[in-house]
Amino acid sequence: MNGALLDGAVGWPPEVAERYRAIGYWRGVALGGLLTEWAERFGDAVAVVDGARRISYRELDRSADVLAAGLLARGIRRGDRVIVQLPNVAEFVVLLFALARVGAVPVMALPAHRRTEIAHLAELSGAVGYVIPDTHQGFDHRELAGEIPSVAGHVLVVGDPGRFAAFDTVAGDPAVLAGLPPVDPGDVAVLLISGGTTGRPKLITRTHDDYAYNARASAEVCGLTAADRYLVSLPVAHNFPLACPGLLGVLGVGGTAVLSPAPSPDVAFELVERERITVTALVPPMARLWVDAAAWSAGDRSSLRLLQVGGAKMDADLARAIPGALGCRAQQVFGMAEGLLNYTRDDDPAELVETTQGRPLSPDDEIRVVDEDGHDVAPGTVGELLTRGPYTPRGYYRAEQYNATVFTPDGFFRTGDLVRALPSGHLVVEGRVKDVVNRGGEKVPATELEDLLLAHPAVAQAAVIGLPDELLGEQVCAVIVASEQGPPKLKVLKAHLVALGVARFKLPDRLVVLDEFPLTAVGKISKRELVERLSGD
Ligand code: OOB
Repeated sequence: MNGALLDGAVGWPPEVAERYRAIGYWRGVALGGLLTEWAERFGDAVAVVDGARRISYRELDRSADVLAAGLLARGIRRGDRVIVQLPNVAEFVVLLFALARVGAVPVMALPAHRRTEIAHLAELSGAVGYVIPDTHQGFDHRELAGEIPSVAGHVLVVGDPGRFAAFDTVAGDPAVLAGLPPVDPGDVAVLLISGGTTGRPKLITRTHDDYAYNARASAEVCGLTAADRYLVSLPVAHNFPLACPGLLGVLGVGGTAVLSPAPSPDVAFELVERERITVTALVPPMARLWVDAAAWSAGDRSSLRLLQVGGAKMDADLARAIPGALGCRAQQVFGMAEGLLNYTRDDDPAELVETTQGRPLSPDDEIRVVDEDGHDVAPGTVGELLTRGPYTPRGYYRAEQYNATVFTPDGFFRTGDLVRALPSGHLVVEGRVKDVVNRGGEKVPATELEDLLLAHPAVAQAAVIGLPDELLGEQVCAVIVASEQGPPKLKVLKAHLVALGVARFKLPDRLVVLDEFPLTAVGKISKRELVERLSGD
């Protein structure tokens, strides 16, 4: 049986779902129920540290109940979507479980998102609520909330609420929860944002069952135990620090999640020392900063045993430098919000840890590497990675047409990543076919940015490409043909994008103005030629 699924979500075929349950990947416990189990098992152990706040499993369980009852009293119902845009604070954790207990679904926005992204997420998800900090890094999220009328009914603010409701006044009697029908573990638990699609970002439906498996199996691969203290360095709403194994993985084993306001060494090193951090996850440019900073920064980092690096390709030199500089193992993680996770393993030879992006997490991750015609390539040859499995959904949320192109008829997800598979099953990422710039792990969908650039009167045509960058791996380059107004300056285009309310990480690093674009045989802009022409100058 494949319980009632959120309208607009795509389920696994019933016989496949049955198999995943029978094998034990899907255990039939929703995230809200998992916290109940953890509170029983780990009781007074510290679950979450946020600055001076230390929250035990029992307290977290209780707080989630009180908040869930408060959300219900405010009119948040099962199946409602709520945009969550919080930095790494304890309220995020309580809210995640409170929503899970109500059966409401968080839309995992990133702190860097601005009006363009939030308005899009609100429309696509049909969200009824929006949870924000008052201000974060100098930006007033309450002003942004005021510009999204569809969520106006339920804007909850962590901190000074202004004209909205204060998050910490949302409370109710947990007794009301007893009257709710149980949340279906096969239903959607969270909506994650895709970084890798054509056009505007898509939403990914992750069910309680699949997401719990994602976190549990990841924790196992990383050897997490109750003794582990995981530092949430990257923005917690991102899949990597949230569930790979991240926050959910460490809570599942009775360890402690320590929330860091930022991933940079100036902030994180102090926490590593004070909280005796054992594991964390970083994107490659940040891992590079950690390695460099370790050379001159005093402090005790001897508790660190594992540094996970993913989100973009880590070069072998950096992987090699990590153990010496930070005194811990490096692990490569090639993952995606759409599901599939690849990890290098504890017992992999150094060569594989340094030069591959890992192998699939689950024995039931099915992998194909195909050519442009969709045929399997010869072993060891580069092709597009296709996958399906117990934590890779069969479709994006409310995207029927797009799903028909990006999923094969038999349910494989076309990742858009070009890989080479080694005989050991390890994958080497060799590039991609999707139109996204990977700016040090932050994903910039090219067509989204092109449309925004075209809205400027001085831009007649636009192409967004990624160019090699020493620190970021890739930088965002806007190539344009100017209108008769004459070419704009990069500064002007950036100001235009900021005025439109675009996340800062999407702003072009570089502007190139051409008289005309190189075209492909069928007359499309040849991005490949643009990249070739502009790389290295
Ligand atoms: C992670 O998730 P997303 O959804 O932000 O981005 C996924 C895409 C992948 O399709 C691939 O293009 C790229 O990011 N990517 C990598 C990579 N890890 C991700 N490319 C090369 N090497 C790697 N190690 O980025 C994500 C999710 C969970 C865990 C880790 C990363």
